[in-house]
Amino acid sequence: MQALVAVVMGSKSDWPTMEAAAEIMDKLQVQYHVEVVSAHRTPDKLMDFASTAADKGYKVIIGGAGGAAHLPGMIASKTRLPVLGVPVQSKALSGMDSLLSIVQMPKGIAVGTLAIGTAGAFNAGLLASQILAVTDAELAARLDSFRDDQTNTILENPDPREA
Ligand code: RP5
Repeated sequence: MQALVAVVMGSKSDWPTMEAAAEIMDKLQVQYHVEVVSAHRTPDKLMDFASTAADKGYKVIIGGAGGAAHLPGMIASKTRLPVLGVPVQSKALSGMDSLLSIVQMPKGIAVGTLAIGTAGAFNAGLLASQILAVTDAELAARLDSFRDDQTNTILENPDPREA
């Protein structure tokens, strides 16, 4: 099946964070591709990936990186596909470096920036699914069901002392 979302990350060490994006897309039955593409360690691969992504059939790209996290912005500079950036939590600065690197894109090239860490990765997978759902009614129904389940879980057990 054609993967519609490409999930790329700067290092294998980003996977424990980025797998949260895969988790929600698995649940929503969204096809995706995962791959390590580093802006500074594999710059030629990055340019090739970004410039051919649309022709390969991807509709959305999720890019996760930590530290001087230029991966999502560099990808966005070479494709018109929507790029969602996930700041991976770094050891030295707890991900503030990653967040600011991704969110502070200068005017003219857009990157949608999510929260630091696994919440951001999960929401990137969710947002990518929502973008695809604009033209996919069955996926839209699965998203509605996911939200209903989430709401009902809280409403049916509001006592904070119970698991
Ligand atoms: C970035 O450097 C990666 O996105 C990763 O978050 C960070 C550290 O990479 P490793 O040294 O663990 O490979 O490029």
